Amino acid sequence: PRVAAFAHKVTREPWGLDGTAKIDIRRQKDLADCFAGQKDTDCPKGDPEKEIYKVISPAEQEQSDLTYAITIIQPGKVGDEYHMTRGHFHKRADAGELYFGLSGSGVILMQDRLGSVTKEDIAEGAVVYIPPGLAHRTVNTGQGELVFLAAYSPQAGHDYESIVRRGFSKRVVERDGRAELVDA
Ligand code: M6P
Ligand code: ZN
Repeated sequence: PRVAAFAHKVTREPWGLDGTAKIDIRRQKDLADCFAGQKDTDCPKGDPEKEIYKVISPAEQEQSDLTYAITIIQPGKVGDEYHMTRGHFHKRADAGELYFGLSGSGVILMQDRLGSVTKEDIAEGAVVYIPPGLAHRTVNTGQGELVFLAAYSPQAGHDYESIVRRGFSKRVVERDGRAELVDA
């Protein structure tokens, strides 16, 4: 075969990968253009250093046609908006993605190029398919960490620019103690 087989082990408490892994931490300051309310109610002064989520991926993956990443979103909000990933389209219009929920609960927002949004629930045990052509953002609406494994092609590519330009047209916010989808 052109590429070697690999087999890794996902570890818990804390969530991680055995062997060599790459860890990317996204803090509130890295997502300054994402959250509507930049005033943080969890932390009165607002903490730009607060970790919102991290992505753990195997160190070497570029050669394979499939790879994966584990995303861990901390519970909490920025203003009334639940912690979420930045979100992206794939650069390749024919590349979808498969999410497997490992722990916690939340929602995946999917948005087409015209700004129309649909959502799917994600929780431990859920399998969610994200079709090609839809931007995806994951939101932690639960009390604990939301952890999921994403399987995708390393050739898919991340298009963040389109999201920076127009954002998602829906937000997930807390209203009367419950998660609600509202117009952005
Ligand atoms: C999932 C996958 C990754 C992605 C990560 C965080 O693990 O979709 O490709 O990088 O979530 O999402 P984002 O890149 O939008 O911050
Ligand atoms: Zn993706």
